[in-house]
Amino acid sequence: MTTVDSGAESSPNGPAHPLLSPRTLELFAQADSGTLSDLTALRDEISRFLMRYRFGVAEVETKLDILREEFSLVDGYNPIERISCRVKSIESVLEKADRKGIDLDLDAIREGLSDIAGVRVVCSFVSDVYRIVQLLTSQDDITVLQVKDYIAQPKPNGYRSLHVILEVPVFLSGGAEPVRVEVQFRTIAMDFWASLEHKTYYKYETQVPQHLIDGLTDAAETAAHLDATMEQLHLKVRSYRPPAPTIAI
Ligand code: 0O2
Repeated sequence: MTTVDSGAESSPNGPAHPLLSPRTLELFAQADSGTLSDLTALRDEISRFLMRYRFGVAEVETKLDILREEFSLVDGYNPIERISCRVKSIESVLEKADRKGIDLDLDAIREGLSDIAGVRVVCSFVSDVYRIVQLLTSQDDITVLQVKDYIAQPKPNGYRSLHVILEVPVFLSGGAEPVRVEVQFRTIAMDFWASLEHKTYYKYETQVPQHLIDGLTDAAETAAHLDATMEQLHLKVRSYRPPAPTIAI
């Protein structure tokens, strides 16, 4: 039996711990030293596994930041509204791997899951989406593994976005390692729609009432129409040249 210092003061209800539940503490207390060192090794392996994805996300984010800043300085126009990044938690990685029938082995998971690292790029207009995709994916160190263009071919529910799965090298002490990152590109209107649709499914789980499904599908069309109209207006505004001032002689 191993004793584990809970690291926190005892309360009248038993020892409190800022991170570990009483059940986990109980399991630790029953574990022998071999089990504990196995658990420590597993924790370190998982940390290293997720660390590569964090670095991969940081590499892609830096590339996008550079493009954004260059556009702002040179063009006086910023095609990227916002960038958000996330690395799935290990619980969510294991749950998805299990759901997809992938062996619960880190090499198999690395091979089988492409969205452990995710970056979302929200652009002002559809043309900006394609421009940024082109500029990012044509960089020498980027390898494109898959493109799903749900803007050209929306999903039946109306979902629009352009998904690219790419590999970016991450330079570690042992050399470069390719890391897979899923990058989702969409407009502000598409993002607004996707977030409401996501919330709706989260709230109703699979039991979304038909009138809400229909409403969302209609709203996706309205959002696409808004994107097209806003882009036309934007092009007109950008191509407008104020008349040269007349000089009275
Ligand atoms: P999360 O929490 O956003 O990561 P996959 O399940 O990824 O192996 P799939 O479904 O063929 O395979 O991939 P796809 O079509 O490229 O979609 C992947 C991600 O796109 C989803 O990730 C969502 O983020 C987003 N997405 C796709 N379809 C829809 C949709 O209809 N509505 C909304 N709101 N988002 C969508 P996850 O893993 O589902 O979730």
